[in-house]
Amino acid sequence: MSAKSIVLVNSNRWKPGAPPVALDYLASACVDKGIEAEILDLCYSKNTAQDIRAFFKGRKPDLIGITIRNLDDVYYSCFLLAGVKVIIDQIKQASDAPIVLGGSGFSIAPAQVLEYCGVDLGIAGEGEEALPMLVENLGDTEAYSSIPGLVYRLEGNLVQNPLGMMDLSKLNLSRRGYVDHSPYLIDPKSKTKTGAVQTKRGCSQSCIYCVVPAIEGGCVRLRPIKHIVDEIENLAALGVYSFWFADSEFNYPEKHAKDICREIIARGLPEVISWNAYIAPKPFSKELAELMKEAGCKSAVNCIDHGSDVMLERLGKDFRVQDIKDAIVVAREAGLNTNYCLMLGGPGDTIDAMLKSLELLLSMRPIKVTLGEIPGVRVYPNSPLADIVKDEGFSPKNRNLSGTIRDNDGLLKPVYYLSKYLSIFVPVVKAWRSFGSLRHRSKSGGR
Ligand code: B12
Repeated sequence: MSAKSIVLVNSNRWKPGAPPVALDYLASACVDKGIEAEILDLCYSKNTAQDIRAFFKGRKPDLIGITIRNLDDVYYSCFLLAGVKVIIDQIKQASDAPIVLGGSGFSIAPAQVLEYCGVDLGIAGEGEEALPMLVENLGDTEAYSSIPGLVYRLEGNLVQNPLGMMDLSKLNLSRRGYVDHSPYLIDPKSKTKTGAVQTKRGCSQSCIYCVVPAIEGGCVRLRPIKHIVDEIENLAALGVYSFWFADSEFNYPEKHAKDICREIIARGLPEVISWNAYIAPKPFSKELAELMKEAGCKSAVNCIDHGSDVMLERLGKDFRVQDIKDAIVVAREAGLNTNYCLMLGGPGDTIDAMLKSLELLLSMRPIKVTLGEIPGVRVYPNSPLADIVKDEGFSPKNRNLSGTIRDNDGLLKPVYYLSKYLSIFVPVVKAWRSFGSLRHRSKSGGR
């Protein structure tokens, strides 16, 4: 009997492109189970319909897996899932193979994404165990109940299994090499390819706006240091010398981050690689900042969110303004290039609190400050912020809300919490969004 086969499709066309690290990990897991895996990356396709038709001509995979990374861009408020649906329809025209969806965007709202895209199968959360299981058991609905994170139809209803929680010490993802990184350059003028490496999965914190527990699970699972740094070496061997650590917070737990830096340094890698990471203000010791710098960290994005203790508490953060101040000093003294990211507009935010945030940052002389989500705080389904919105009333009458309020109870399309005390900024936000839609149409067109 010939081996089963899967085609993994990258549907994410947001520019600059993010290399689909998930597909490298999933292809590797499928191959380890004897399943043939091929990748169709549509990120830089100039005509997706044509490329999809050409790719599937003569190919008859058992399953097509489509990764959905972003529902929307949270910055300009573009609803990116609409473009993914176009791609799914094009794939359906080119192939009869069953389709399964997955990815961070999918895991935020699995049932709604399936309904919106007109697909019957999806895997929420990590896919390395579940996807090969699905390939092996396609059509056997009795076996479906034991596939982690699987979302499927049973007697007309959508059923969702609990998320997978693999033991990452037993999952070696370091091989890489399935995804072609050549279109993914650090900037269009550079020849340096860029990539991503994940060091852990899961988050046990309770930030009110966050979707990471839905994507990666609610407890932290660490990957072995050796696997992570082997992977960095393997990427470098493929010419990928620049990468992001694909963690929401690289410095949590701190010992893991330090050990990764030490191993990178011990292998002499900082001579050839450079990397970026998201970090939190805590835990962030002088030793870690120095190790990050020495290990080749080019830029750290510190998600400080706000400069008011009251707001930090409301946002569910486990750090306070003093931790932010300490982190700024530590980074500056270590010479670590850091960008401080704010998230303004959450419940009860006021102009006064906002000005205090800016004042704090300016007084501390940080290197760079950015706003994480311009239109306010994205309200995601199943988040504590969604519960707050439900209590306040999800209706156009709620002056704390902006975005798509009508016919969007499931929050699939972008909805933002922008405290009514900041309503003076609504016209600016609206203009920003219109600018974003234009930018999106010009940069992500070509379907
Ligand atoms: C690192 C990161 C970045 C880096 C990426 C760097 C790089 N070189 O890749 C940077 C800073 C550049 C970035 C940019 C953006 N990001 Co970002 N990013 C992340 C982060 C922290 C990790 C993503 C990642 O790579 N994870 C590692 C991989 C292995 O995990 P994964 O993709 O989820 O895949 C696993 C599963 O989902 C599943 N799976 C995935 N695909 C498939 C497919 C199938 C068929 C199956 C079965 C399973 C499956 O299996 C995989 C392995 O277990 C996530 C938050 C998070 N923790 O997920 C946000 C996140 C994905 N980003 C987000 C956003 C919005 C963006 C931007 C649009 C922001 C902006 N306006 O610029 C851009 C988009 C960039 C682009 N071109 O797409 C949002 C998306 C949410 C949404 N609203 O849709 C997230 C969830 C953060 C958030 N909370 O808001 N990002």
